[in-house]
Amino acid sequence: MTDPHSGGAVVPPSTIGMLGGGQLGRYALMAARQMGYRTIVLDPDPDAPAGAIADVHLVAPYDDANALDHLASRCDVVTVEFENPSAVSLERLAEHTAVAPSANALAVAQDRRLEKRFLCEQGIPVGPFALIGAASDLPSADGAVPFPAILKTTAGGYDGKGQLTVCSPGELADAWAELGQVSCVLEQHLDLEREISVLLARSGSGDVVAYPVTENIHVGGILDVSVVPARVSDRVVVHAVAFATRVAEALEYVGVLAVELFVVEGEVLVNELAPRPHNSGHWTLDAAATDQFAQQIRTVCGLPLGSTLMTAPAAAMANLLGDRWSNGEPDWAAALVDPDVRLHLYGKSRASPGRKMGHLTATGPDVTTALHVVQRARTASETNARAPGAQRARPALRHVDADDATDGVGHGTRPHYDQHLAHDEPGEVAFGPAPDRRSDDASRHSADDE
Ligand code: AIR
Repeated sequence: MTDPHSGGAVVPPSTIGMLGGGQLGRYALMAARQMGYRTIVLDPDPDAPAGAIADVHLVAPYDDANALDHLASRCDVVTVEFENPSAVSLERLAEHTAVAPSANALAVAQDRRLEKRFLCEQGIPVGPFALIGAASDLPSADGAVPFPAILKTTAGGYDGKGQLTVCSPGELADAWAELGQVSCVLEQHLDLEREISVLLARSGSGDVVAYPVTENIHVGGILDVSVVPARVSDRVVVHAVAFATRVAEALEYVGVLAVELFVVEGEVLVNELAPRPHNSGHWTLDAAATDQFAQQIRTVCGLPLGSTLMTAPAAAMANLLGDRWSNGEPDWAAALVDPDVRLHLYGKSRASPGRKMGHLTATGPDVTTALHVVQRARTASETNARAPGAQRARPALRHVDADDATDGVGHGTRPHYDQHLAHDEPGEVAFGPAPDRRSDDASRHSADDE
């Protein structure tokens, strides 16, 4: 569907539905509420961050037929905040209400095989890769892709999970076995000059606006910091934006789209697509005329697109992963000493290693300064948290049993925030059998990307 709003724009106080209730959904629903929309989120986790923002939280699996039908009947438009919900769920919704982005766009972005095929069909450069669907594919794959290489599951990878580095044919066979002999993509381990992303918004009528290209630095497979504008040549910017625009147009995409790219020997290659707002676009909350979440609401509702201009010369964003909570709550007052720093916490009820709990943003006269300021702020919060005998006010902590630890961490003594919402709060509607929170968390951690 090119335009989910052929019947006209969805204007406030209509109701917007969101599949997925993590931090991306939380910010999108904040933007929606600010504009006067009513909101419903569907997420199986009763503690989902967006559940605290939405007017109604449907607590059910993403493929629960009753919950999907309820969402479709109450919402004027439904969107997604991550690519885990199946395209089939979106198709079901699209039978009764407007849906953006489309089930097809979601299907392409959630499967690395389809994604690679699509990019190649569009003539968009990607790094050397091979598809592995069966043991018989292994010999040809190791011939086509030089080692070292990275073996990635085609579906369900997330922040470096579902990925293994391999250096020889023997390691490739072992790695494929370790990943469960599921469908995989083998990619050459490239020597990257830069990792960058293009965040754009495309409307149902085909208008496209792009934000300034962002530069991303990963640590351990997880985004660590982003800076904008990216420190790349104008030529790289032009190619990156052109490739991302071609992707959006070929998919007849409606919504905010993030395209992750590599710069290798001065050339731009597309890495992967995210059919939603993106971690590398969080700086827009504090340094763009229209943030990526407000833009998402505008696109999916058929409203005119907002300005993507920066409101500061440069910005830097630093992620706050759950590891930083291992000694208690970090010292946010110390992080905020510099007036150009802003704190964002997502309201997650459990901290665990590698889990995105929040981020800091700094604006500045140039990228070097903004990066320095945001890193200094993050370090300040950490140093103070670990100071022996430091006495700071913090929320009540509780100790969880292994049984209670749903992230595969927190065994016995790891402190967790005790900020669980009452499950029978007004506005929360449970569908079907009670969600299995352990397996839900496991599936979230096999969600794609960032
Ligand atoms: N997300 C989506 N794709 C990748 C990421 N990181 C965001 C979404 C999703 C949330 O992360 O907002 O709902 C899941 O976070 P967690 O910490 O529960 O795994």
